Amino acid sequence: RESSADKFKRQHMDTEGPSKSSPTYCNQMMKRQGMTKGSCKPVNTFVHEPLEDVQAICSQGQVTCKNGRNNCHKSSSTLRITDCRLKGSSKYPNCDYTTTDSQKHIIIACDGNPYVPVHFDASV
Ligand code: PAX
Repeated sequence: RESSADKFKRQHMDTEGPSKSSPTYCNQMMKRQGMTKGSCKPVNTFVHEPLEDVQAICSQGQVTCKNGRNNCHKSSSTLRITDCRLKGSSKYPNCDYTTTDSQKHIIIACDGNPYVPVHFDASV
């Protein structure tokens, strides 16, 4: 079964991907990365930076997660990201997303030993 660390990489890492996305980036990537099976995942962020840089966030500033746990970390630098948001008019199985590029700090939850990214909490 897929580990939480591998699930994070599948859902949130696009190292090779563009720093500037095409308007159809999210429709393609959400499908390709398995987030439109059974239902359309409502919100998902892809990070366009090296995996090592994202893993390093687990040793950067600790912050409280949205769920109240204390295993969240905020990146000290801004990262190139793309937010995918399901359109209100989208009807499963035709998952239709808006694609929005930005450069922001990200907050991720880390877990396990080794202590690695497992959940995307927010961008700020
Ligand atoms: P997840 O299911 O929330 O977390 P996601 O991050 O891809 O998936 P498994 O065993 O896989 O079920 N974990 C934690 N989750 C939350 N908070 C803490 N502190 C924590 N520590 C460990 C993946 C796994 O991480 C574990 C959790 O138990 C899971 O274990 O966002 C919903 C989804 O939308 C994404 C992020 C979430 O998907 P929500 O409800 O938290 O706002 N998302 C959201 C995003 O990609 N970009 C965004 O800007 C926002 C707002």
